[in-house]
Amino acid sequence: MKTLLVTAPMPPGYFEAAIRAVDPSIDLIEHRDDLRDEELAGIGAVLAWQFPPGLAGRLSGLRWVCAVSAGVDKLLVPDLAPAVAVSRIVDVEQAEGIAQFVALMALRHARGLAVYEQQQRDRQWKRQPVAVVRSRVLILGTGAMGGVVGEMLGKIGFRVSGWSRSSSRTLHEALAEADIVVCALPLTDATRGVLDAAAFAAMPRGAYLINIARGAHVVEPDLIAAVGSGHLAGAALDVQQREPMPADDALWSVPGITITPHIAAQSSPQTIAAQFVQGLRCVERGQTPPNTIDRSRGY
Ligand code: OXD
Repeated sequence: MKTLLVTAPMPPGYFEAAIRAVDPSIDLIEHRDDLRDEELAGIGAVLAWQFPPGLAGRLSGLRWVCAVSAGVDKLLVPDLAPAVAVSRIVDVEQAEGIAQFVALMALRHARGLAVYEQQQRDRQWKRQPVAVVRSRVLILGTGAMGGVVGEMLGKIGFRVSGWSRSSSRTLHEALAEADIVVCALPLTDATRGVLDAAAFAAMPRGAYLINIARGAHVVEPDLIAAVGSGHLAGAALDVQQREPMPADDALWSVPGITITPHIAAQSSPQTIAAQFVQGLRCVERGQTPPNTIDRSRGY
């Protein structure tokens, strides 16, 4: 079965070498805009980060899409045939890397590091009351990623709880009891824009948001307003609505908001290659590959 690599903005060579190291016989084709319909019709599998517009509908022989990522939202495009299986990478090391990033941002906020960074710029040696790190952290999303993040934060000393759509509390009830909110939700129609003005108003004054999921979970103008008014203390956003975030984006210059360019953690090409090859073998045998998502739910 032929596999199309659609990995931009990451170079396909990065994955190609890792896949060939696992199984040199796999037939790989790098995506190019000028691939003809006959070439595309022979493709049975795709390894991708996102579909360029119009490509999915031209892959008439497609059986399986494997994301190079934990999230699959960029692959669930309307022209992807309903029978095509979609799976994602589930990587404990990546989840631990993300948990480290969340811990870093949560501790930075809870221990008031920004105040001391400013004091250093001002050459001011001044002790502030020392906070005890028992802040209440609410993790939105209790899947593989949210679970690892919660475990690490619990070990550090935070009081951790989780929320998902099957929780007995409403989202706003849960937000009302959180000093730090971590977004680890999948991006679906139900979760797009879930962190909006009403959600921020439900959070206690001085609360802090950490987003390691997708920029589209957050209504960014509402966040800017909530931080600007002083209701929220700030946010750490590793993901944004527009990636790469353009130089004129309003988020860059909001005091209290920390921007990082989707670097919380990445799976290695070796991990992706191993999971891809295992999945491809399942598809070839007519079996469901591991970590296949429920397309009706979107995760
Ligand atoms: C993601 C990833 O889904 O980096 O963002 O895996």
